[in-house]
Amino acid sequence: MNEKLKELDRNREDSTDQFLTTNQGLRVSDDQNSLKAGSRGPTLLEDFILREKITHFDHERIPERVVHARGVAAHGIFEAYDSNTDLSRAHFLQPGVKTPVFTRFSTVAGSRGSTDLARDVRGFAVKFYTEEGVFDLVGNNMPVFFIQDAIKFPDLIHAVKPEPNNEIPQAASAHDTFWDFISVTPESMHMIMWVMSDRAIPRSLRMMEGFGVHTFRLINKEGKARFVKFHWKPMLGVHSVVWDEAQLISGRDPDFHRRDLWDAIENGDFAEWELGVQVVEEEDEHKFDFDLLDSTKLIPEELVPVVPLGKMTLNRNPDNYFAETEQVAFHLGHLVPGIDFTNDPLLQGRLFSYTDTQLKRLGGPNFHEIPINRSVAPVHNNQRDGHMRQEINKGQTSYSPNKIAGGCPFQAGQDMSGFTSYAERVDGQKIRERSESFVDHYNQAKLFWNSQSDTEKTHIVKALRFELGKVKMEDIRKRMLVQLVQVDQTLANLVAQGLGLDLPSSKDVQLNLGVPADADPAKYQSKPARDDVGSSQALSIESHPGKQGIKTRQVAVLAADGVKAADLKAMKDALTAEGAMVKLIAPRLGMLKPDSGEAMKIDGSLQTEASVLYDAVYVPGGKASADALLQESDAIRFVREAFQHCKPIAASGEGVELLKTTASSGAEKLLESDGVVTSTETGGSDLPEKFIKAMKQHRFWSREKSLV
Ligand code: HDD
Repeated sequence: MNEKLKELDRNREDSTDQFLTTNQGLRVSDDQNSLKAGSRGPTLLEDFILREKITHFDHERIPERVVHARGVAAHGIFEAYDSNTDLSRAHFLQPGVKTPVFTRFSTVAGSRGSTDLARDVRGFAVKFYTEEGVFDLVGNNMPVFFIQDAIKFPDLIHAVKPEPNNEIPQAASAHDTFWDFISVTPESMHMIMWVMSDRAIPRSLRMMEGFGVHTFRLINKEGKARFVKFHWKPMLGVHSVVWDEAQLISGRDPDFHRRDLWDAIENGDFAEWELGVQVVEEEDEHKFDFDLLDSTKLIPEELVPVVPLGKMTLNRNPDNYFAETEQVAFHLGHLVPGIDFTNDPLLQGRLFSYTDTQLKRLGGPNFHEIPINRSVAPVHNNQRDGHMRQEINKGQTSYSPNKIAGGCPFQAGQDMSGFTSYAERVDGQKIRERSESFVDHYNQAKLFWNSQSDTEKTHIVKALRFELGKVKMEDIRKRMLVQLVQVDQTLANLVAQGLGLDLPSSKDVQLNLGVPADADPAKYQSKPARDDVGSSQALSIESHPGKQGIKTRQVAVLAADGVKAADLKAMKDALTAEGAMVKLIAPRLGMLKPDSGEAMKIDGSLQTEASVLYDAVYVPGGKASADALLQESDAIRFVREAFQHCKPIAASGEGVELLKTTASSGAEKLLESDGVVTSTETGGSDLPEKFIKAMKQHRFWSREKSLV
């Protein structure tokens, strides 16, 4: 058990074998009937037990987060690697140091009760409980952001949230106000490419990257500072679902990601990421064709590789959602010696927003005393009082300097882990202006587009057709086409075709409405993307390393009574050996009678399950089983959907008949499709091996119509 978990024990409550009491510890003999004047008479005001219970209930809710309201979190540990000691003096980055963490993932736009599978950015916030105090790395699963300056954040969020007159739509960017804002905010185009890509619909929170987004500084023991960008790389690789699937999952299981993380941890399949940094020497600050302080830009990994610093393992689910996941309070300003900020104007504004929002959300200045937020490093200062103060500060003084308390608490020098801000030289006029080095909005959007495979490009085009198709005002669609033309002609063309619109003829259109009243608009107008921006492999999911394994992948086995036990066993054994999770799904719940051997427990019925909740499907042999499934439209839909979503499918013996029935354009064509593996023989068959090989590929995009 790590330090933080031990410390949390102070606040854990367990009612096992205990009496029911009031909040004052009074044992209650009847918690089900209120105190009345006669058994049919009015309830008495005197009933303090009723009043306490109802009052507490009435006050149970706190404001949800204004953004990132829907989230899920887990405890874990971060272990620093033995390398790179020279980069930062932060204690938690020193070789072999293990630090407790609490990590919260989230969607951005939706309310607390919205679906996990919204097309959206995912928050990736990690709280490190270090020996030198709390360090929060509050990032996203995309390395860039929509806007360059924090002052625009309320506008961005107002545009994407449900529209204010009717509060529609929930957890969706596919509506007029969002695209209206984007169509006149060209700096968002790079981020738009990411949000329209499959990165916005992850298969699992365990299978997505994380990024600190801004450029930060690491400072070593000698005081040498370097610029860095933080990266989290998932050990399971990066995987996504397809958009049709995402929409279906939102109905079948809106808690899909939350459940996936919870179940994996409960099963002992701990989620792991490697933390790395791209390092830029101070003297190289201006050697790029973009500004390191601009959060709409990334540093291509071909230019600056990611250096690994350590590994995070999430290995324990919270005990209580509200106490931990809801009350955890992240803030970029939770910093430790050895790490510091840059002047990125998005970062600088965030430094104000996070504490401010916790004051509202958690109700006062003592939110750092809530158990999940408490530092494991001791806290001593002269801050006092406030709502719900927990700490009982001893002594006569609460100010400094003082003599009465011998000057305590003392200030700490750098040699005692005292924090000092990096002494960056700053010199400038006080001015509300965007640096000219920020005025390039399309080159990296094009870099992203160029880096995608044809399948990934097709998905981006389809996403834009969907999103803009939901927009009602045609002039917004047209303005978006003008934006897309600045990025790439083919992309814009394909989107225009889907919208039934003509492509705008000129690239030279003034599009940026975010220009100050007295400024020269030309100074704020980005040029269209250059033709020679090239590509970067790291930006494509398909070329991402780590695709090999099928560990924790969910496989549905469709069967009914009479299923061939030998088929099922061979497949299950092979898949389980590779770490996949096999679920037996039948027309009904209970026990399944195979053609031989013992009855088997059914994990789910065709009514409770759906193909979108699984990564792959297998239909074993056995005539009675296959005949029974052929009578079930849900079984046919199960396989058909898995095929449409390009998933691996296997069948053996009579199970192949079910596959044939699901074919929309010829049974033979279906059986020959990539990722469909079948076998007529039982025992000694190499079907499990072939199926595992197919599953390692994740999806078979040749089944999908390419638009590019
Ligand atoms: Fe933010 C929450 C990530 C820009 C203001 N943000 C929040 C969370 C994440 C991020 C992961 C959820 C933390 C949790 O799980 O509790 N935010 C980002 C990233 C950004 C970003 C990666 C850009 C690089 N955010 C941003 C700006 C502002 C905010 C520019 C305001 C000026 N963010 C907030 C907030 C939230 C928040 C209002 C809502 C709940 C909270 O802070 O605790 O303060």
